[in-house]
Amino acid sequence: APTGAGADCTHFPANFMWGAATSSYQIEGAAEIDGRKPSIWDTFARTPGKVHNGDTGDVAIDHYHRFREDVKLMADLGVKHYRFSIAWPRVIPDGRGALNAKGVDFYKRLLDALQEHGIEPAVTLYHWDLPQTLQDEYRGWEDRRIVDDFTAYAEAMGKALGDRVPRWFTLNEVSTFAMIGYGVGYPGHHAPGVELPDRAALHRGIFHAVLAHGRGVQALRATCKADAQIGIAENYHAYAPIIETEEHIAAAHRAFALDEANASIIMPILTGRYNPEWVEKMNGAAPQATDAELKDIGTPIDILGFNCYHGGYAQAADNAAGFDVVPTPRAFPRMNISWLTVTPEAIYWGIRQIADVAGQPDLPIVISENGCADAAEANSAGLVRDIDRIMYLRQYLGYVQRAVREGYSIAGYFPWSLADNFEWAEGYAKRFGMVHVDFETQKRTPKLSYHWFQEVIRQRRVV
Ligand code: GBH
Repeated sequence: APTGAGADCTHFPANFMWGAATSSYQIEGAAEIDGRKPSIWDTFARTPGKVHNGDTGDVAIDHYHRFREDVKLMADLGVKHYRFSIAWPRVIPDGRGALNAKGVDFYKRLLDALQEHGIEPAVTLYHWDLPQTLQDEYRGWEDRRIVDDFTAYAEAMGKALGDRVPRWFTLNEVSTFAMIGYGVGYPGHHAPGVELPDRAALHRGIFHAVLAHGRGVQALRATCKADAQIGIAENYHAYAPIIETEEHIAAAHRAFALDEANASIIMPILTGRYNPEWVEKMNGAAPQATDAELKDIGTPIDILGFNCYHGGYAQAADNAAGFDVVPTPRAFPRMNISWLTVTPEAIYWGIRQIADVAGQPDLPIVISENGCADAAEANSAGLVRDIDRIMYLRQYLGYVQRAVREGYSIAGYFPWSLADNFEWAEGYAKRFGMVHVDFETQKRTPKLSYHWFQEVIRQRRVV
């Protein structure tokens, strides 16, 4: 096992990567500064009725101007890794064509600050802020032209920053930006908020995304340091067996393989093919790909980012599929956001399903996101005592540790998020940060979970 070495039953290995994660539109602000043009999220958020309370990322947590303070917070936290994303419309304002030097300079300043504190960057190229120009010109991910434009963007970033960035993720959560950004028969409730006619249209868009990913990997490979680790960050859907027996484990593995998001995104990326059983089940809606396209989609990656928040429970069943996904009971534990059930086993089974179902037992996985919205109040001294977040992270991290102990190829853990930020359609109403942000004054105050995570890192165990 690549990272298990040095781990004992209670401690994480010394080379385990501890990090923090953010994304551009959720933190940067400075929406109209230094030549940045709008993304689909600017347009969406400025459209009345789309985002809670009419909130936008115009200012967000003003990270564009306060990044030094944020890097300092990370250094004090003790993380040696930081996952952030580049805003495509900041560096190539129209999505294709000339680089905006001022936009690129911002990321160089950020890389400098990280380097000063010994923090390694892990850069995501696309965390949902598509240049609006590409949406206007050809409807973004719906059109095949996005593949070439994304590849050119990846190449440009590889050339501009490739000598300084050891880890790259092409796309963040294809399943989310495709399945929530677009709706089949209703408008999606993330940008661009488009209503698609049918599932075939959805799968065409997803196909463009996975092909763009594969070509993007090749473009980065050609322009970055030889030992750069390149991959994707995906919230593929993990399934835990209801009871750990052979038959329920097999059921969970089948649920994983046939899940619509997994079968159309992570499985073709890791195996270079679509599962024929799934294609048949989709009844004409699955994408058609040539052998050459499949080869590009399956371009080998060096690292897999697993964004894990929750998962499903599967049970062996006497039906055609051979399994049932068990519905979540009404009073199942949830965090302070409606979709987030507390299912910590998912993080372990998600790691294991990459090894056992996707057939990639040696692919280094990092948990590129894991976190929750809290409902904690500050005490009289101003400390947000988010023991709800600590409870949640502690449980998930315990299951990560189980995967380490059993020798799975799990190399790092990046909680979402460093600081409270713009939570997409929920605006600023939902707080995912280990650092509290006062959105009026921009004052940052570490929460109790920040101090907890500091201690996890220091002791290399779940504390
Ligand atoms: C991640 O997505 C994102 O990468 C990150 O930017 C975000 O801030 C973080 O999680 C917290 O949400 O529309 O109510 O039907 C997490 C995966 C998948 C969770 C879509 C919310 C929408 C449920 N997301 N899901 S809903």
